[in-house]
Amino acid sequence: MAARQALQVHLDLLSQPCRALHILLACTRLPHTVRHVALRRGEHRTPEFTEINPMQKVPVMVDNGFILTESDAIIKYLVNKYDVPDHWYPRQPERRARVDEYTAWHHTHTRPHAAKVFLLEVLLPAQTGSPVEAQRLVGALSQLQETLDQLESMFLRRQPFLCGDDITVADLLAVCEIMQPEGGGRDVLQDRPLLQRWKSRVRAAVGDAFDQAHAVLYALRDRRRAKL
Ligand SMILES: N[C@@H](CCC(=O)N[C@@H](CS)C(=O)NCC(=O)O)C(=O)O
Repeated sequence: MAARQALQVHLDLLSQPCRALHILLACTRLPHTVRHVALRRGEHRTPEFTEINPMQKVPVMVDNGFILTESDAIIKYLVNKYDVPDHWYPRQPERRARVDEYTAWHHTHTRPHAAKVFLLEVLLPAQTGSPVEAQRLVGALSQLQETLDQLESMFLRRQPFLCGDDITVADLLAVCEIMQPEGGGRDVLQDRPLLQRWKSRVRAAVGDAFDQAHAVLYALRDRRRAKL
């Protein structure tokens, strides 16, 4: 029988922060075990999972009995604790502060705004059986466009990655959110060459891990397209 890894992560790859963590683990080759938690089947509400995370959300990490929730905290814990290339979360204070600057902003901008488009276009219609009111979607798209403008003008103004010349955990968190509307067939970077080039650089930097993490999202998109 294979030995159980000391590091376990509980993930559903339809979840954006779970994919960011998954890509980081693949790129850094940290030995770990993945426990799949299917949100659509309510597996995050079982007594067993609630024991691990009373907030009933993924991702969750368990490292030698140490339980941690919140993707931001998990990702930073892993790169702090283990010997991974410095570029992911640089030790130099100013460079690290740039990553923290983005990740703090991320949770009030990129994450809620991209997630809302997916919620309105995919999740709510799946639950109710009918599309949401068009005006709600227009509002969400406009908020997301504003956030994408800020990503371009503030974070990608003069540098190839969000926080400098090399890829960091900030790029992983961001790209996984920006990909989420693709689950509903919407490419939010369609008219944004600067962000498209950034996404290509992120894809190139992480290699196969990108498509592996997004396979479930692509499958959802393709199933929806096939129904049209
Ligand atoms: N701030 C948390 C957000 C976690 C979160 O909202 N996870 C979602 C999936 S993306 C979830 O588990 N939702 C289940 C639910 O709320 O019922 C993080 O970054 O880890």
